[in-house]
Amino acid sequence: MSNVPTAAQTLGPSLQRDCITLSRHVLDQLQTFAPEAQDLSALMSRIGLAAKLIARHLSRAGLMENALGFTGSTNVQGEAVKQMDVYANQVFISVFERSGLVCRLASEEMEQPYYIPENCPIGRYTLLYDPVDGSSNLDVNLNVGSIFSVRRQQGDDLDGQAQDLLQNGHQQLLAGYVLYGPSTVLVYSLGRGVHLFTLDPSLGEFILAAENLRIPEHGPVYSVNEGNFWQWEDPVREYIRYVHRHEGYTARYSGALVGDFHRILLEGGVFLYPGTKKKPEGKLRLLYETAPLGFLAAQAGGRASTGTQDLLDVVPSHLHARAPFVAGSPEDVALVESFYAESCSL
Ligand code: P6P
Repeated sequence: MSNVPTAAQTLGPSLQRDCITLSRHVLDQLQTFAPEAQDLSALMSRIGLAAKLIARHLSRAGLMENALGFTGSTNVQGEAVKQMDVYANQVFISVFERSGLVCRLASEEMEQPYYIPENCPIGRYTLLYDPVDGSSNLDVNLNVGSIFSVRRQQGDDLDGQAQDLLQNGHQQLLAGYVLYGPSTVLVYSLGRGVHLFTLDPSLGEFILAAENLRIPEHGPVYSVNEGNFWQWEDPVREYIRYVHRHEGYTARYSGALVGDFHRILLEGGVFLYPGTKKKPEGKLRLLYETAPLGFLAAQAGGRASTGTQDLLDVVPSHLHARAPFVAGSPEDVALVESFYAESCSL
């Protein structure tokens, strides 16, 4: 054996680190080169490509015609659609065409599932995604995100309604998000811990930055839109009164779910988007917003709940079903739930 040091030994950990891309990390996680592992590795690589395309578009949006602002249409949610929503939605479709991986896509921006014919039925995966979450932040250059979840297609979906997607969050194969901030980070889990990648623009690659993230048992942050205070049911109001009266809590809320959740994931605390008296199901969509984030919270040692039920147990009634969302540190989620439980016992 030559005693000439290897490149890795010569260049040290930086070369090793720069070689741990998304696709390689998936194979490391699955510890096999079997076909399904190769498929998931390729799938994650394409999600990374989508993120890079969106990050590039965002970085230049202020300089391009028709990149910001509204399209004038409304989506299935009844929300005004922004130019970036349309662009990002198409990016995810385009990166999976001719991939043989994903047959169906379910997006916040599309009322019905989108089928990529050349990938069906060979592609047994379905991508569920919110292409740009936090669109209200776009025109003021604040952080936005993309949220994604992958499920295995079950059955042949002969009616084209993707009814097999209407299952609880435990059925997710992988889930994650991209946070477009001062740097672009991608956080994902295959069910074997939560891992964080940072986009290195000089390489055009997401490089592993942190593995096996753990949410602190408790954190000082509570993240909620207190402008809805008088719309909430009593348990939520009692929780807010509690944190107002007790030292050690601080409010942080950006109006963009991914950034608010990312803070909680790294620093602890709790994010809440509760239901209101008029809309008890809340605002956030289960299949492509809160179930993926709930999956990550659980994988990082945290919790996700509706306030009265574990979020990952919730079965959606339809593709764009919503659910109240409480997620973060175990102690803080339990504190919120205790006010719901107290209310039920009265
Ligand atoms: P509100 C953005 O529209 C979004 O879906 C999430 O990103 C965010 O957490 C929430 O809505 C903000 O809603 O009612 O507080 O403006």
